[in-house]
Amino acid sequence: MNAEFASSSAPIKLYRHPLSGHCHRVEMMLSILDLPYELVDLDLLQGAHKAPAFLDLNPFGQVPVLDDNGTIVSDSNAILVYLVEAYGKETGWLPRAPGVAAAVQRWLSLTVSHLATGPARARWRTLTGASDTPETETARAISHAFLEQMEGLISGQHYLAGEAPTIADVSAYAYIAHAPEGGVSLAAYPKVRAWIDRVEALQGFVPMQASPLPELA
Ligand SMILES: N[C@@H](CCC(=O)N[C@@H](CS)C(=O)NCC(=O)O)C(=O)O
Repeated sequence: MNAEFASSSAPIKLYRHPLSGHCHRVEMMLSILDLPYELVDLDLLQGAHKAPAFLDLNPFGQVPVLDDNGTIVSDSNAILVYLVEAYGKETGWLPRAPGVAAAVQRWLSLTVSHLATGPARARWRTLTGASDTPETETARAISHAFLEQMEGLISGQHYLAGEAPTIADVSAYAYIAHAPEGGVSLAAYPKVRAWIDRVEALQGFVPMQASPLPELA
């Protein structure tokens, strides 16, 4: 158990959905920091995230939400910052040097722009039966444009913000690694695949539940 956490009373609760990459990034951070945590699965299809009790935790009605013994934090990237500030300040997962700190923020921004509208959307629409639609094709095109850029951006470095892993890698991993579940092949992106391998080799890495690959026309 993480020494700083040892004085706390209960495991950290993570309200989540097992197929959500946003939730996976939080679980991975909890695991990497070796914190005791409890997963609370919400049935999104039944609207559990819109129930009044959950809206009290996050008025936007979205997972993930973290409950750290009464400290409630929502938004996946905000939760990553919270966890490192609270329990891993000296670890390097949230670097302070200006250039690297800016690179981390840039990648966090990419997770809410290109990644959300590209591979995350393509995968979710595919998993929910909307694979063969123009919107899903648009999301796949955004994904490939992004992955092409990513090949160049990470060329010659091990992790997204440089030579050491940061919360940027934790945040970006799931929707990139699971892009094929949305009909977005990673075959043309060897540097991206090598980065995925490096993230999966990190101590404390936990996988996200895989979904079947779609049969595309
Ligand atoms: N900005 C939020 C986005 C989270 C998000 O989109 N969560 C999805 C699941 S992957 C959700 O709860 N969707 C239900 C909804 O928006 O009603 C974060 O990073 O936590």
